[in-house]
Amino acid sequence: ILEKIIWDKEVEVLQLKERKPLTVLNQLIKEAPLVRDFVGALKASYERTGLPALIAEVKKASPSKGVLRENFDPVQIAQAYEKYGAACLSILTDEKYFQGSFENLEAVRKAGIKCPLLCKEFIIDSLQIYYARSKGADAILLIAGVLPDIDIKYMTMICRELGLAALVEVHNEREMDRVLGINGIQLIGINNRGLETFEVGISNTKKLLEGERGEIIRQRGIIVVGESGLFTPEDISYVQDAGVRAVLVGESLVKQCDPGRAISG
Ligand code: IGP
Repeated sequence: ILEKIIWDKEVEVLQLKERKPLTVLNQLIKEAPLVRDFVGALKASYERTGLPALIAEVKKASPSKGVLRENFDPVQIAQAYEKYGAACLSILTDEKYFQGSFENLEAVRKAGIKCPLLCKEFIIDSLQIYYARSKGADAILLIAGVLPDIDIKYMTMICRELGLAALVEVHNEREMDRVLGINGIQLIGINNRGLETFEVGISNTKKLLEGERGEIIRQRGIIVVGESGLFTPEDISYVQDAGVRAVLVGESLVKQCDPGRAISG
């Protein structure tokens, strides 16, 4: 499936290059709203509450679970998340597999939501980063499982230039070690769901933060985000004990009739 997604992205990127070359995107970025501090918002929330900061995900569907929510209004869901204390929001922009869109990202940004926004996209080309910025993103996702080190380095550099935060996602020890070998990474996401198999296990977070790896992460002040498969308060304390300072939650929130209220529970 991941291979299929990436293949579709290659086509999307070619279309983007035609429709919105870099010169056009740079102009749009000049007119775009200012970038907000994604990492700062996570830190502030963690310090205020002593609990992992919440990145609440605006997610209509997923390839593994299908449609998660029928009456799906991205702006309404984002407002509910913000009202109930999410530190940041994640907006899926992939259309084919997650039924998201860049229009959703832009709409949430224009609705005056103060939470910084993560553009949840499969990024394989730096042009997509400029595009995300032009649509109002404050942070982007870089998936170590699909990007070679050199791309991660180059793309995090572009993020720094644009003022965006980069959440670098890993799934196993090998990817974690690769990412720890790159300088200047501030945010690492541990995905508990394998993008190949869809198997979820939150013990993955613990495994990747044990021993020397956890030590390096603490020394460098890297914020670790626990991603996917988190449903209960027990799940949250489990990953917090493992060393996580923020969590990314989609399914268990969007499935509630009041996705915001689910946060306070
Ligand atoms: C949210 P969940 O199980 O709470 O809905 O997971 C988020 O972690 C998941 O959507 C995700 C994702 C990704 C989606 C994590 N990494 C990469 C698309 C691409």
